[in-house]
Amino acid sequence: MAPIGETVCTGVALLLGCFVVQSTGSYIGPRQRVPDEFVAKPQYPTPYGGWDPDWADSYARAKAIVDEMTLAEKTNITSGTGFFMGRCNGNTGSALRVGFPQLCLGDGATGVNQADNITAFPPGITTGATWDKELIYARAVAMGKEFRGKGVNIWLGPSVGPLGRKPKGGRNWEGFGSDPVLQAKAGALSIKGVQESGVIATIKHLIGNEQEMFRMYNPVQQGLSANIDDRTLHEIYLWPFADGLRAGSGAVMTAYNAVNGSASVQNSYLINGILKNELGFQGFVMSDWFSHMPGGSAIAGLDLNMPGDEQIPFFGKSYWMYELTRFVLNGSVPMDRLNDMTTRLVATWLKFGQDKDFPSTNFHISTNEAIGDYYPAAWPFSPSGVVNEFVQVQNDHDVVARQVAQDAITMLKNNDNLLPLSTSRPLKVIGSHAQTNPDGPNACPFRSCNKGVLGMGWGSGVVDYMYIDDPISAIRRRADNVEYYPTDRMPSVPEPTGDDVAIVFITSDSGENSFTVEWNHGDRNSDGLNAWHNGDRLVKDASAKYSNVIVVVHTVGPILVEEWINLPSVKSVLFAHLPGQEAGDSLTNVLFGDVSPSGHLPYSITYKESDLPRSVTELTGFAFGQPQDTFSEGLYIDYRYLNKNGIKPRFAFGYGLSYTDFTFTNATITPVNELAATPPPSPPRAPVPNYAQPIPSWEEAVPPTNFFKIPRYLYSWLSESDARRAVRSREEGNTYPYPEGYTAEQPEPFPASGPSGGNPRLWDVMFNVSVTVTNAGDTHAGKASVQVYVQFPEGDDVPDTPVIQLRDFEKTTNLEPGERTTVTLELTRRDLSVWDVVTHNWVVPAPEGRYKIWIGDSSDRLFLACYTDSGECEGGLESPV
Ligand SMILES: *[C@@H]1O[C@H](CO)[C@@H](O)[C@H](O)[C@H]1NC(C)=O
Ligand SMILES: *[C@@H]1O[C@H](CO)[C@@H](O)[C@H](O)[C@H]1NC(C)=O
Ligand SMILES: *[C@@H]1O[C@H](CO)[C@@H](O)[C@H](O)[C@H]1NC(C)=O
Ligand SMILES: *[C@@H]1O[C@H](CO)[C@@H](O)[C@H](O)[C@H]1NC(C)=O
Ligand SMILES: *[C@@H]1O[C@H](CO)[C@@H](O)[C@H](O)[C@H]1NC(C)=O
Ligand SMILES: CC(=O)N[C@H]1CO[C@H](CO)[C@@H](O)[C@@H]1O
Repeated sequence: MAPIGETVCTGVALLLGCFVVQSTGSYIGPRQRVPDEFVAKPQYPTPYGGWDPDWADSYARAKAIVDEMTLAEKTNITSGTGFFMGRCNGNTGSALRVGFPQLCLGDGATGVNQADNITAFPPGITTGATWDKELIYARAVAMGKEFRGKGVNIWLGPSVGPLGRKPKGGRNWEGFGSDPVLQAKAGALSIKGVQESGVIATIKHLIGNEQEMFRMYNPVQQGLSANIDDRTLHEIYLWPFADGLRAGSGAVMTAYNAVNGSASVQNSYLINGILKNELGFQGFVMSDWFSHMPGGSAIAGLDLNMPGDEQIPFFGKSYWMYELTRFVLNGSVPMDRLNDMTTRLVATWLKFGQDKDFPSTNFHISTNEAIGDYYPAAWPFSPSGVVNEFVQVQNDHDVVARQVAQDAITMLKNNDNLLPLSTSRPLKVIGSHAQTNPDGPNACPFRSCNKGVLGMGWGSGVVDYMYIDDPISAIRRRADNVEYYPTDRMPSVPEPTGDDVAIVFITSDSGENSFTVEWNHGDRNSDGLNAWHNGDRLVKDASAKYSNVIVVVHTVGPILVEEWINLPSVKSVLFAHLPGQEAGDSLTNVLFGDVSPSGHLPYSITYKESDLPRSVTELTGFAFGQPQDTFSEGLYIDYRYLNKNGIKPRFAFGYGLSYTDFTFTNATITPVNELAATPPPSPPRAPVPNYAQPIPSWEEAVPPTNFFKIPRYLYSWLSESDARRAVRSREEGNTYPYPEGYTAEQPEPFPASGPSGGNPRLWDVMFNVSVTVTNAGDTHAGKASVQVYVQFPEGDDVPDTPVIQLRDFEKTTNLEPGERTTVTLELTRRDLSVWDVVTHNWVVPAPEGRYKIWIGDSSDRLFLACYTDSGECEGGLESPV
């Protein structure tokens, strides 16, 4: 979500300006031209929900409830009641007469947003850097318990889009890394873990929101258009959504931007076509905050309007609620669509068991006081009372939060084995970012400053810290001789002895476009890929003084390290990503050798920015009309681009060192299922409920007499005269100007269609690959990362495909010196397929061909390979890239 008004409205004064524009101005001009080859095809109508046999029971029960609802009850629960019109980031209306309560929707990427007594978990990018499925899942289980404990029905996460296409993109840190498979597996495990508590997950943002600036439609400008071809969409950006739906995500959130020129919130091809037909989505689709627009969203497949308001909140105006009631009464939105959207919502609520014993919301996003306004946006007319009950949900979740922060720490360099340190070593800690923000850890709203420890980026994905275990406190707890210089300019220091070690802390921050931090409008447009606050200078100055320097980097994504990486004094480099609240011990456990570092990079670090193509390094800028962000690099982002063009990175995707060495031996490959060119058909569909119904009488659309309305609160009722007028309009034969291509006839399934994620046969395991990992060192225990990449066969039938692509990964347990373990990884049908743009299906381009399955611990350290045709494996190879 986005706190109100952006790009053109950054300050309070500007915000007022926006309101004026909004109240007088018209909205979106005619659709701008997108490049000729990109087309937003009309796709109507919305496929009904309920045909996944796993959902049939919930749908049947939901249908019985929806059948009891009046028109105004249906349009009440499919929309929010307004921003700050309730306790949560979003609050739906209710239909209490039939037992359906208001639902609470809550951000975000690091835990329960704007709440108390919660854990500040490490965000997605840190979680991705662990490459540890069990840990990813364990974090999600803990997060799910916190959302449930606070009474949040719907978690607004995980974020797998942005995927990390643009290194400077502002919200990449909320997701898991610049690769579809890393995002997919981490996203799916996060959904599974959170949903186990009965909390509904929301996979987001669909799709193509790869930068912050100009992402959003506002009264004076259109949001940018992400122009994505069909194959790239499927093989890169949609891939994690498919896995997320297969894992059972109950909700999906659309993105702010347009795709192929059509706004995501009402892009019928995306929602009706890709999401609800091809990916067989059974849950509900919501708009992102303030991205809704008047017109065709209902027939384009949107099910829930969040947070209810028009693009500018607080005026008591909505595009749905009473307006959707009008749309239905005047015959524009068909009853079967309204019944489908309502049933999707109720069915999801039932499927997650939220009809039984779900805790009621016990905190309020607007205040930390016990007493406050229930509906702050109704000020000064809001009733007030107890809004915060201070329910403690942290339990022992600091343990998993610390484990994630620790196991994400990625060692990129360690000359002379400077690390691990002995606790008696004289340490000079330099940099303001080793300490808690002296103004307090939550001094800046939505963490919209880079001061003190950088535990998370900024924007709606953050939480308030209950505490931060900061690095300097943790270092002081462990080491005997520590001098701290809380400054980002090299201080004057006593003449170093040869034994002295300098630990230099540097950062790079980014966040959501709703805030500008040191001229960075969300994306890293101003500081670029260099460390903030003259971090490069600080490292160089420290290196000139000390001969043993350790650089600790807290960062949202890749930074350029060339100014100092090869300096002889810079002996060790640790990327600690964004650690959340547990920044201290997680780091000292690595610094002092309690554990070996075991994180690996979830993106590549290039020598220079221009090693990647301009389409990903440049941020799409201002344009009159609609800014165009054309994904011209296609499949070739991050390592896929570097490998194709023979460009060596400074540190490759997947790279990370340990205090010990691992050997990978005895690879095997086992065929599990037979590979054919096309997948077997999807299983038969369950029959869907009958959603048809005559348009109800206007009497179902008007409030009971003497109902007391909260000012500016969004209700689904029309006045009697409006309701009668809407009916009259229909009876006079006025019709809605349906978009070209509109039809009421339910569509045939798309070729790749299947329930909840697409054809389930795409996930059939084709091959198992296993490898023996040995801790070959004799001093330190450690965890190894095992990564499997596929190289497609050569041949005329095989379209141009990246040299290698990640397909699966595992982390070993902590192996003692000499200890070994065997790890098994899986390759599915989809892993060996490409998206065929002619048949609109996944095809295995060469079923008999020689797929080379590479095994290693980094995308550029792959020394074993197995062959699908011969079933043989060999070691001692040269890495393919
Ligand atoms: C965007 O346009 C391309 C080229 O016509 C097409 O292949 C793709 O399916 C379109 N995507 C969407 C979401 O409309
Ligand atoms: C809509 O929801 C609000 C908030 O729960 C409630 O006050 C109102 O009565 C509901 N309207 C209908 C038609 O049930
Ligand atoms: C029906 O109501 C909607 C919402 O107010 C309006 O946009 C549309 O023009 C109306 N259509 C007819 C035929 O009255
Ligand atoms: C690898 O396999 C060979 C033959 O089966 C066996 O002798 C050897 O011990 C294995 N090595 C490891 C490290 O597992
Ligand atoms: C493939 O590996 C999985 C574990 O990842 C295992 O459950 C399954 O039995 C294996 N199948 C074969 C045929 O080896
Ligand atoms: C146990 C605990 O952390 N309780 C805190 C809950 O939140 C309130 C208000 O912020 C604090 O005062 C409590 O200490």
